[in-house]
Amino acid sequence: MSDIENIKVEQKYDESQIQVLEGLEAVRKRPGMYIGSTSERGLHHLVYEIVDNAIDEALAGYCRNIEVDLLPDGSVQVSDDGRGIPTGKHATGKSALEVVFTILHAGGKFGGGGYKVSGGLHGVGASVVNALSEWLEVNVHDGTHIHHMKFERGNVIEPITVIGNTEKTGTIIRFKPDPKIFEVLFFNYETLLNRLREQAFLNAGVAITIKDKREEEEISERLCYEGGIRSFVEYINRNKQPIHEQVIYLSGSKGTSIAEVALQYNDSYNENILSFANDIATTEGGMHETGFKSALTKVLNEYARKANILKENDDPLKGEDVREGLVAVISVKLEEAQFEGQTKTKLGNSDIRTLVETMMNDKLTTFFDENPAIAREIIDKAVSASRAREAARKARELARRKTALESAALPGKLADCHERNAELTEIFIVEGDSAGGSAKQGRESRYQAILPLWGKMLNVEKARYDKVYGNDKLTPVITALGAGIGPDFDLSKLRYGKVIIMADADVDGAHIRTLLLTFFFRFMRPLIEHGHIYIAQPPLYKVHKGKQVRYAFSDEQRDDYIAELGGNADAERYKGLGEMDPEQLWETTMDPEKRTLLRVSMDDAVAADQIFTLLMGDKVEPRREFIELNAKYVSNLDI
Ligand code: TTJ
Repeated sequence: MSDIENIKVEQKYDESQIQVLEGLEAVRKRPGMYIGSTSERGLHHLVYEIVDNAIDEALAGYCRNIEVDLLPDGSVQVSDDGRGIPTGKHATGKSALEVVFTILHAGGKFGGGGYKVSGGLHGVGASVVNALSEWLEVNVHDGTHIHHMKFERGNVIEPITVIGNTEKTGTIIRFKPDPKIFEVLFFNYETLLNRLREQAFLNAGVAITIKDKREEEEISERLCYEGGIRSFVEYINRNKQPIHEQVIYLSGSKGTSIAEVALQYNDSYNENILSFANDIATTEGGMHETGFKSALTKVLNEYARKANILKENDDPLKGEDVREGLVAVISVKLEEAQFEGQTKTKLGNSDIRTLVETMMNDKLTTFFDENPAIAREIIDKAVSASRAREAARKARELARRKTALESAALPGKLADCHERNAELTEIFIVEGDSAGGSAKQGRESRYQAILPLWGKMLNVEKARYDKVYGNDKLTPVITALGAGIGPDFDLSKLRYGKVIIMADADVDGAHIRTLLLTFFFRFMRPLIEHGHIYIAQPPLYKVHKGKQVRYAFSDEQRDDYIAELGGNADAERYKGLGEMDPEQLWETTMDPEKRTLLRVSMDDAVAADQIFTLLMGDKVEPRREFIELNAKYVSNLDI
């Protein structure tokens, strides 16, 4: 692949190459077929059609200046300093000049030598303009003579004649659109200016001057951009804040096709990609845009990984992320461009996709390697776009789930209490169905609710809000408490004044306590801050002698009770809550008159969170250590 900063398409071009295809009658009968419409749009199209011919000459490397003059009689003059349209005899016996203006589809651009690089919407050529003009005059300067011709509605009224001598070369065409054809005859200066500016950007170094001579005071503008599409990007960004100074310019070619890309990011959140094929705006996009977008995403992701800006576990940047704030101009030139889509402004040639993609992969990567500071700026922007996208997605999801949860029915396994005043109520969250059953039977149902937990516990450590919502173990807790989670947590909606975690006094029980505490700490922190979370204290031993029963909550207490009841008192260890009958559970753990509840403080929750991080985190070694020491952990948490 080679750089094509100076494009010069070599071609042999003389009378012999002009092909004769069709006459002009059809054009006047159905103008819309050839120029799209007879409205203002079609009218302006006449100018573009003529200017395109001059641009072709410029692209061939023979013309530097093009001038468009709007004249008081409603005519337009287009002139260039190219070689001049050939005036010699054509195979038909007519002059080549006459053929260009009287035969449809005549013109070197439709022959085999070279391809039509520029082109109007339909690429129909000068003969169509001639057919739709009340009159058209042409003067060709060939360096020696000035050749003149004049037409009316496509018909020759002044045959080719030499009207003088000249040292210059160039073509001057003046035409007046036919009022019998067009609904509108007034040329809009701004419309022409914008289109000509676009053409000037697309054809670096070509000077296009537009002059409005219709009013006493002449208005004019000279459009010439040595930077080509780089200048185009600068122009689009002129009132924006670019995040890197230098416009990135890349180009490549394969066979007769060439591709150029210019891009610069600004600090906005919009993307603005303009694409062109043979200087025709491809507003519906197509293969060149597809290739550009996929390569941009690929190159930025690869660089971001390589530079360790994106870490191993980070999601790749998406297309929309890497295009936030992007201004880009894509310009391709190719033979036999296929225009598809609703408005025939979508490029269909798939080879061009490969060309743009390969060129970008190769040269943008090199550019980033050579300009790491710019790469960094761009990737940082894409990363923050990605974060913003993710945050927005979460917020939407959260809003959606929140409404779903708030209106959701209470969990089926919840045994609710009758009292509705939250200051007077408590909920016991119980691990396991058998303990849940005992608790349901033993409770004071007026103000005590029981929620048994089931299912697989979520790894809260790694969970995001959206995941927590979907978890079958935690969702009932959220719904039963009724106050939501995360940023949407609303303490005033809490359905129970005391939230009591009731789990076995063993390692498994400690685990579930830790999980729930971490969950509350992470997702319902105000519950902890306002002292709503409690841990129930079921006894470890039942000490009995005959009908006398004591419940011991520690080994020490057990020994004390044995001593108190005398000699042969029995002590049995509870393996779990499920072993207690409802009366025992009520008496020892649930009855406000007799039970001990530990109110969870913020410190406990922080400790739980840290312990949890160890338990559920990725680091294996600390976890192993923790498991080895977990007896200590259990006692820590229980005291
Ligand atoms: C053709 O090959 C011999 C040298 O001149 C080539 C040519 O056609 N040059 C050319 C055409 N220069 N400018 C034109 C042109 C300019 C305008 C404004 C309008 C039209 C129809 C052609």
